[in-house]
Formats: sequence, C-alpha cells, structure tokens
Amino acid sequence: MAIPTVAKSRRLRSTIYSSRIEKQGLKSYTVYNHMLLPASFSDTLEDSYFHLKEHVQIWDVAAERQIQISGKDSSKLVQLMTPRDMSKTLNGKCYYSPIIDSDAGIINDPIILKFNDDKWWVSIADSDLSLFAKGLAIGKDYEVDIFEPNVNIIAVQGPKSFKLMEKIFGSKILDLKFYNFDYFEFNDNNYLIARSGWSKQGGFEIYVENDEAGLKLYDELFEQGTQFNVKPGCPHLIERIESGLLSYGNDIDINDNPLECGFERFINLESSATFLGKDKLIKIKKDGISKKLMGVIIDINEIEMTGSLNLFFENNIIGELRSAVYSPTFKKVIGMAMIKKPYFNKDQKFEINLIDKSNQNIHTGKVCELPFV
Ligand code: THG
Repeated sequence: MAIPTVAKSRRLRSTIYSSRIEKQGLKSYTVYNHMLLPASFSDTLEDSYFHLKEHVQIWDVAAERQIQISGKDSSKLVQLMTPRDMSKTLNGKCYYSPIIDSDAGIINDPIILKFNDDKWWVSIADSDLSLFAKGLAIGKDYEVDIFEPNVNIIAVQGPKSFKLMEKIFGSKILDLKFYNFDYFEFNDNNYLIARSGWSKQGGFEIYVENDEAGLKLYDELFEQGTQFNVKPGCPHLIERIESGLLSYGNDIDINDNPLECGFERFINLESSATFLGKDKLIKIKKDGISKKLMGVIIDINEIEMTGSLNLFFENNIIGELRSAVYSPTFKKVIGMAMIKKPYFNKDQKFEINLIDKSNQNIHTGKVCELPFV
C-alpha cells in the first residue's frame, strides 16, 4: 500500500527551514498551527532517541508560532486567558501557562514570554489562540495589538547543546537560567534565546526574527556542531512521553480542565487575578475531578496510535489511551491516558484490545504516575 503524502500549499505553511531539512533526510511531517512540523528523519525512532539523550540535535520548530500581545491592556488580556497568576511575573522570563475558556476547558498550553508589562509573546501549541485573544479583546474593549510576528524557532536540544551554543554565542550563554530569555549576538545579529525546549535533555530555543540571518545561523549550527555529533531532529515521541511533556490535541484538549491534566503547579486559584473560567475551576477543585491524565505501562513491545483507544477493567471502560510508544528504557509500551474516577490510581490494572497482525488480542497494563523519568 502506498503511503499517502501531505500536499503542500500556501495554507499549509512551509517554514523558512523546510528546504534545508528536506535535504537532510526528512521523512515525515505533521501539521501544527497550520504549518509543517518535522516528525521524523531517516534515523529510526530509537536511534534518534539515543542520539538526543547523548549528543545534540537541531529542530525546526517554527510551527511553535508566537502571538504578540502588546499595548496598554496587554497584561490584563494575558491574565484573562490563564489561571496562572501573572501579577508577579518578571521581564525576560518564560512561563508555561494553560489557557482556558469560560468552562475551564484547555484551549492551549503555551509558553508565555514576558518582555515587559506592555509586550508579551505567547508561544502557542496547536490551536488558533490569536482568534480567541482577538475576540476577548474586542468584547472587553481592550487597547491591545494582537498579531503573529515572523518568528521561526530553532531548538537546540541534547546534553551537548551547551557546548555547541557556547562555541557560537560565547560563554555568556551558559549563564542563562532555565526558562529565562535574553538577546545574544552572532555575526552582527541579535537573537532572542531562551533556555527551554520540548525535551528534558537540556537545551535552548532560538527565536529567529530575521530569515536570512536565521538560515546562516542554522547552517552554522551544523558546521560548528560536527565535533559534537550534531544531527537534525524533531520533537521526539519516546523522549517526550518518558519526560511527561504534554502534546495539546493528543494528550489534552478543550474537553479537559487543568486540574485533570496535572497543571496544579501552573495555576493559582487563591490569587486575586481575573481570568476566564475562575469560578468554574474553583468549583471543580471543591467537588473533585472525575478523570485524570496518568501514565500507563502496557505489556507489549510495539504500538501504532492514530486515535484514542479504550482501556478496560472488569468489562468497564476505565479510560482512554491518548499517546503511546515503545520505550527502549522501560522495554515496554508506555503512554498517557485519561483515566476515569475511581480508577486513576497508581498500579490500577487494565486490559487493552489491539489488532496485532490482523488478530484481535487482549493485552494487560497498569496505570502509573507522570512523568516516567
Ligand atoms: N517551546 C516553545 N513554544 C512551544 C513549545 C515549546 N509552544 C508549543 C508547545 N511547546 C507548548 N507546550 C509545552 C509543553 C511543555 C513544556 C513546554 C511547552 C515544558 N514543560 C516542562 C514541564 O512540564 O516539566 C517545564 C515547565 C516549567 O517548569 O515551567 O517544558 O517547547 N517556545
């Protein structure tokens, strides 16, 4: 059977790096914020997993789009969208913040960058946050400017990212603390760089604002990186599941609230902040949640997921598997599942029905806490 390909168009935006990565062995794309996001290269999933944990990778994550919110009411608008208390946030820092609607459903889980009280970037996951933000601003008659600037992130991830970035930007880059950002110079260009990234292997994200300079920097990272065994890569399914990094649209969506998704440390219900869904969230907290995102370990060594799969216990559906992959570290399939009350406990056993090589087969697994590592 021929593998279908995704047809490119203006609507399905390419990134400024697309032509580069396609020459570097890109094998598949996914779509994120109406843009191409690399999903695999010629290395196997396991080879790239071990490589990411040992060396350094360069990722085209331009699909992590920025929504700039500026103007005199911008702090109010940012706060209105998130249950995280933004009142004590500092300039030059990044804040992982769930965005919720008036029913406390999660709309997005971006990293919010604060430049100052009147300028923010919301580095969005896969949903149209700018439309939501614009609607709120119109309804509230806020004085704000909301648009998507031409920013194309390069992520430099892996333990050797520090050496590589030092070589290009100088030792000052090593002083940058986790989730802080600052400007660093290379070749007469200033780059906004944050100590962040969608892996737990250490690294940076370079917010490229000038296409031409950014492409030169992209090439430089590969040239200077040969001694560190640099390779092109992309957000990694195995690594991110082990690390418990959530993927909006896969693990969580608008039908889930932040208390169900382990976001307690990113929300403040006691603050005086005004945000959408606050009453709802306080009520959910008081009544208790009815489902919870948990880890699962399944006694099989391969799985391919294209949708969610039900999990059973004594013939009851107890939850829904949302992402899963074989982990070379756990030597089993691991995943993330939304588990119903009263089953969302560590060590809860379940069964899953999979079609393996055209046979229906029932396999067993158990629930665990997130993250796996
Ligand atoms: N980088 C940038 N923008 C992004 C992502 C990114 N936008 C889309 C998407 N990724 C947003 N989702 C996440 C999910 C998890 C994390 C970051 C972005 C993350 N979480 C850590 C955790 O949960 O342990 C750390 C959070 C913290 O301690 O504050 O890193 O990757 N620019």
